[in-house]
Amino acid sequence: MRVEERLRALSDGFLAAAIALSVGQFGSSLSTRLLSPVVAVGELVVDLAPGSVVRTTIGTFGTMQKPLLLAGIVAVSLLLGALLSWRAPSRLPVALAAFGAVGGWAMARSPLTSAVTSWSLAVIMVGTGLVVVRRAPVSRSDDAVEGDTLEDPRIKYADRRGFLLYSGGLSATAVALVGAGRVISDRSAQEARSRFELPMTTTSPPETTSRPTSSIPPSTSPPAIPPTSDPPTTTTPPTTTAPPPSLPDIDGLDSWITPNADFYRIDTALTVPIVDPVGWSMRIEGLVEQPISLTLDDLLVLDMLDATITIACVSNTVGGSLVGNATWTGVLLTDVLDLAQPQEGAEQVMAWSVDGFSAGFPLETATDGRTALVAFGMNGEPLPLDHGFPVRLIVPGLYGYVSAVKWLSHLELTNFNRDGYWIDRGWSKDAPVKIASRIDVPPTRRVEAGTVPVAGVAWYPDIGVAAVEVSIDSGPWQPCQLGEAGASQGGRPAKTGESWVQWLYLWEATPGRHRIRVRAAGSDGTLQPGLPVAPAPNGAEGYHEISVTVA
Ligand SMILES: Nc1nc2c(c(=O)[nH]1)N[C@H]1C(S)=C(S)[C@@H](COP(=O)(O)O)O[C@H]1N2
Ligand SMILES: [Mo]
Repeated sequence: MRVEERLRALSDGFLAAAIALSVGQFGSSLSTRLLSPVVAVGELVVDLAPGSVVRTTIGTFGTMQKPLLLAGIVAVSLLLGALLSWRAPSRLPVALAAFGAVGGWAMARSPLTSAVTSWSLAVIMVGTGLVVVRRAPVSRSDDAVEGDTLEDPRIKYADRRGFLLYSGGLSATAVALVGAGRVISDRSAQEARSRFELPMTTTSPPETTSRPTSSIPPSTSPPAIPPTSDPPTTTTPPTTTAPPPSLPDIDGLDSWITPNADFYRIDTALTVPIVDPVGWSMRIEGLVEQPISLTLDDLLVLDMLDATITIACVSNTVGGSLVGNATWTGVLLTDVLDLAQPQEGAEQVMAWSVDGFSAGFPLETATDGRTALVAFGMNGEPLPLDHGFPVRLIVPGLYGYVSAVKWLSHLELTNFNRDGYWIDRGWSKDAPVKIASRIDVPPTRRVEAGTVPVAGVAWYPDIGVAAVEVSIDSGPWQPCQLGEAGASQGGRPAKTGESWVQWLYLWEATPGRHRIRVRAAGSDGTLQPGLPVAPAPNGAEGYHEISVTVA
């Protein structure tokens, strides 16, 4: 075969793969019961990968891994198409069919899809790919000579112009299909979300309180240490702080409530599951007297409440940002479970998402008085799509991977033998959120000498932070002022300690280079440990420390 033929065979394979993929991409946008073939294969890859690999790539999700994985799958598909066609053009149909089989299987096996529709889409993808190859422009161009052919002596390639038009047109079609699919799926996602209106709780809606959004409350705020709690019985009991001065907003301090758009996102979903709230219902099954299925309307007749709760990811490093504080609207998990009447032997709540993710935690955690929620609102809106629309779990005091299931599909009461998604991938079965504190201010590492606000957040859900201390250059630990802790409202008495607190230390900064460290004490007497510990398998430990140069 001449070089030119080879190149054209290569291009045929590439184009066939591109068209098949883009048809799949477009087709999948037409139904929420379909999944993009690329995403489906990505999920297959993640499922087949060893736990350790998933943990260090998808697991820590620097957020770039998912797009990289998907881009990799597209690149490999196109390259394989091109290479196979180059090596053996006559076998391109077989290769396409094999591709289709893998894609079809990957799409059909997802819990989100219907198998019949998935396989139909796969057949259409392969079919279009084949048409592309068969219809590649041929012409009896004048310079065509005997033997100037692929396997089939009747096929002669078109001239260069025809070829360029053909391949250019197909590439443009592929891009257009992907773009159109994108527009359609974005629109249907937004439509689904607009079909649920967040009802108001009986009390004031979140964020209409007088709480300043980015400053330590002035001296009129309640005492920093919750009055109901015992003072910490640590080796260095926090001393009472000076009366907090009225302060302007502190530049660079995270607002007490994390806005939805800034809230960290962690999940295994390569594409956000789109759930129609109208058709949605959750089953409660397993070790219960009365298995039931609840729609959103069924949930809404229960006592609703707003609760400000901090959730954190176990992968968060010391000083990291995989933690956020939101006012969640929902109903108590215990109220929901009561409807199904857990049996004597029920020890664990296993929660499942529509895309097959699972997490399990002790039933006792759901019933011990903390504000464990079946949540449908976040900061006064329906849950954002990324954060679990229409319904998710929020359990104060447990890391997200064992509790905070988004896109909830069902609950199952079990004994402790069942394990959630991350447990056999190397993370601990028991996963209480560890006490932690973070320095956010000063945001820059160069400041002027004088009084410099040092501030940040500290969390210990659901127990609560009683005190925060700062140490400059390994000097003595100095007490900080604390902002308010959250309190839930509506449906049940206020409970504090489930949200993080902001803290502030006014530092008399002298010229030179200084190290600042922070630590927190819990209202149960727990002192934040200073020895560094990595996030795996049950959460990072250690003091957050920054260096600042004072001019
Ligand atoms: N369906 C589903 N829910 C999930 C996860 C997931 O992968 N899939 N990840 C969990 C983890 S590890 C965390 S830390 C929290 C993060 O919630 P957020 O993305 O709303 O911040 O969601 C939890 N819920
Ligand atoms: Mo997480």
